[in-house]
Amino acid sequence: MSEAVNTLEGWYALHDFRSIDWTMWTNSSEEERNAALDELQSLAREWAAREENKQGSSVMFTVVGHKADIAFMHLRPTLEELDALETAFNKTRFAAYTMQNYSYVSIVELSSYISHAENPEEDPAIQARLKPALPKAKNVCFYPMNKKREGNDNWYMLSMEERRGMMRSHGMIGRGYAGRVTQIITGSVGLDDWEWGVTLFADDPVVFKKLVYEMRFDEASARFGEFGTFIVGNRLTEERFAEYFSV
Ligand code: 76R
Repeated sequence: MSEAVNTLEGWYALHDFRSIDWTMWTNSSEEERNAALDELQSLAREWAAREENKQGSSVMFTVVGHKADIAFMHLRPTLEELDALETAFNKTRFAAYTMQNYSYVSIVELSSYISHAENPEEDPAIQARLKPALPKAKNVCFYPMNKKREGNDNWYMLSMEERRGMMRSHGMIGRGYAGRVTQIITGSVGLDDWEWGVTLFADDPVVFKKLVYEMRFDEASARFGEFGTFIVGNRLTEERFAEYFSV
């Protein structure tokens, strides 16, 4: 049996993708729409307060294309808190205008292929990566992925040394994008349908294309990467909020 890599787990993650029933929205009264938006904004203020207190992090973004209209990425210390948050959202008047098209449950993960933390509990840099404040970048890209388990291309039957070599090469490509993109890798084995969720944040969406494309030529992705659906969007900032929902 090959040696499993050690992983560190941080906050739980929920990616929540919603479509909006715009017909129902535009047909409802201004009073009703304002009441719905007030509830959404008061939840958003609650989420921001959690983030201030280092008890989680949330971002809201609008999605381009048919896969959703708006999406949330939430991080919380426990799965129970994520469940409570999702349920609280579902009970708002605003949620009545939405359909949950897709969601993804995972947990922030750091592997030890490249660097080992001696004492992760006491290491502030590691803790900051396990319990991150989500970047406030303009654009977000999410997709789930697996490492292949097929014939000779079985990631899980490679030796630790082979996997470490490939992850090193993977990390080197990633590092070339330092300052332009932030990746958050969330592990989802045993939690959702794929093995990882990849969430990328950038201020220029073409960087998503360039990074993912370059990685396709690297063995870890070229030979072993299997990808689910890609979802891309724009962060829904305070400034965009009124305009986005205006009728
Ligand atoms: O310790 C580190 O975080 C640095 C090394 C590193 C690891 C261990 C790293 C760096 N990644 C790691 C693990 Mn990554 N990553 C992806 C994708 O589209 C594709 O082809 C793959 C999707 C992208 C775009 C990306 C970006 N990474 C992982 C894992 C877990 C693998 C395992 O355990 O088997 C996955 C699934 C994965 C996938 N990676 C980086 C990036 C970027 C931009 C970096 C550099 C980060 C930095 O140095 O700041």
